[in-house]
Amino acid sequence: MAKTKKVIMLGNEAIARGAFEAGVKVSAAYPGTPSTEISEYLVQYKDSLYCEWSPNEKVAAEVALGASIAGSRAMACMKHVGFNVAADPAYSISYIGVNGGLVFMVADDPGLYSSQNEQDTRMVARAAKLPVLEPSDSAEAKEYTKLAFEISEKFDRPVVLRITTRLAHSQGIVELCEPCANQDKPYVKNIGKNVMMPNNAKPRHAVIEQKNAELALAANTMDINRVEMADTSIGVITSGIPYQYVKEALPNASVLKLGMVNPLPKELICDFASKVDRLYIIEELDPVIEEQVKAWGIEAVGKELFTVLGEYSANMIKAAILGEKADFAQPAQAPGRPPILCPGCPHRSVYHTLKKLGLHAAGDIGCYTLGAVAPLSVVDTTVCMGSSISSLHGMEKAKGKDFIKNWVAVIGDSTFMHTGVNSLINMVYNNASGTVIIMDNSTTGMTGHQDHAATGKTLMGDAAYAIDIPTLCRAIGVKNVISVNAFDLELLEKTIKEEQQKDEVSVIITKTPCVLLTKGRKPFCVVDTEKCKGCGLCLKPGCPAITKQADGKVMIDDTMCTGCGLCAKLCKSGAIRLVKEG
Ligand SMILES: Cc1ncc(C[n+]2csc(CCOP(=O)(O)OP(=O)(O)O)c2C)c(N)n1
Ligand code: SF4
Ligand code: SF4
Repeated sequence: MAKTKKVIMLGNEAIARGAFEAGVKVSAAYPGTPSTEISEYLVQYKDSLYCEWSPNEKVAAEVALGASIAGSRAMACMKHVGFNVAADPAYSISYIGVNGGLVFMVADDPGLYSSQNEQDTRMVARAAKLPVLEPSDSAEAKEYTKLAFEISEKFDRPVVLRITTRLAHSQGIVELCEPCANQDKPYVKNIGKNVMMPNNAKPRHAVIEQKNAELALAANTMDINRVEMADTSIGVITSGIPYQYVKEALPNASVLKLGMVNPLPKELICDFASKVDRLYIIEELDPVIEEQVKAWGIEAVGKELFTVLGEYSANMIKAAILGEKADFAQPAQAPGRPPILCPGCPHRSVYHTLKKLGLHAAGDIGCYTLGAVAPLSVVDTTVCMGSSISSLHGMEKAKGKDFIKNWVAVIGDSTFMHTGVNSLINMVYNNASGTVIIMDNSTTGMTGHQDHAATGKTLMGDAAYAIDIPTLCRAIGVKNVISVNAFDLELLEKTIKEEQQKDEVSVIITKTPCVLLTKGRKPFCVVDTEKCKGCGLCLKPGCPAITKQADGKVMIDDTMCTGCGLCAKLCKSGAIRLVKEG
């Protein structure tokens, strides 16, 4: 295959390129940091492939499976917690295997830069008996993506390509290749393989055990499992991004770099271990490699020395193994700043009202999770996508209707389309009485403004039917469905109070676009210092554009202010006015 040119690419960009070069026909995804950009980069190849935002990761995995069964190369992209949502199909897809190559691209988040937990996808993949490849830089990200499809087809296994935040968002040099020729295969009807009922699944289980054993054997001679023999007093088994840290911290050590972390190349590992004096296993998060190596009776040091928490670094490895203090300057540290809603965010107005009414919110995942943070402090619970509505329902069933008169569930539009709608169906079906607020800002805000099934646009940029959320709620049986502008404070307060009194499910939709979707110079507010009495009412919702001055009066930073008018509505002295239309 003719090499063309070298370019600098982010890890996520390189994976998109790898998928293109591998001849992927279909990619389905649900956004989630740090995996989101893979799909956004894939769009540039839309003349050669189809890519979509699916409403959730389970759907994405099933779309990819359908494409694979039909005979095309396909992938599903998601973050680690999304792989839990996709776990139900993934476990059985593992039994089915593939026709066209099938890859689950899963991005983990050690260090919790943007996630609700720090789980290790390698554990989930092992439990589902799925092979896992783990690249260490952008160049490998592209090459391993292509290799994942080859392994998938050769061994009839769906393959997990596991990356972490550090790789997803780091740049490296990548050599571009021509896309391979059409990889499509014909569809072959095969009930024994594709219909997972007990009589078929039983023999398939035996087949996948056999295929994985063959893969484990082949892993011993795969180029991506590479021994770099040097000083044999220290040997390190590592993979992924920690490989980079090991090379920097221990340049003279012997290293076994694993490109495939499930199944492991036992013979290669045993041989490497026998040639070094002291063996370390360095892997972020869980001791996935370590536990298997130790189970083979090999002596090694791993989590006795290294934490299962967060990201590693070269300094940390140096300190742990050589007892050396960091020998180079620490990068300048930005002061710790608590996360906050943007100035002008419509969620702030809703939370201000809930706080005023003394209500608790069962929360969900999105920008609006920040309603848990002071000074708003309204959100009491946050678990996983869709859980707000179902946990409010559980509270009612545990403590009765009166208990949840002080509660609402809050959920974003994207999260509602993801899994929230199931929970709302459950509330209606099981005669609940709670109030659900869908904070519809017409986008998937938290992950960088992706479209979804209710926005009217696809990932490929085509116009689409925008599912009408109020109509959807009515269709599943919610009788009380009210739409309110998030900044209409009076109507919002009145509506919440009224709906809270009802003994049946109510849905209030606060439909106001995310302020970052507004283009051009925004209007802004100013304070008339003559009129400002320094009462601080306007400060209550915690907008970062307003600050209190030494004289007790407030000031608005017009470079931050978006002119949402929330503070002006709260000021009883009429001291805040909108001065400029955008
Ligand atoms: C299962 C799962 N998939 C993806 C994510 C990443 N994620 C966090 S919040 C969110 C959606 C936020 O959109 P929305 O509900 O519309 O709220 P907004 O951020 O716009 O306020 C996503 C996709 C996740 N946390 N869990
Ligand atoms: S991105 Fe949009 S929804 Fe998220 S905090 Fe900012 S304004 Fe609010
Ligand atoms: S109008 Fe007031 S609340 Fe809205 S962004 Fe400007 S300062 Fe903040």
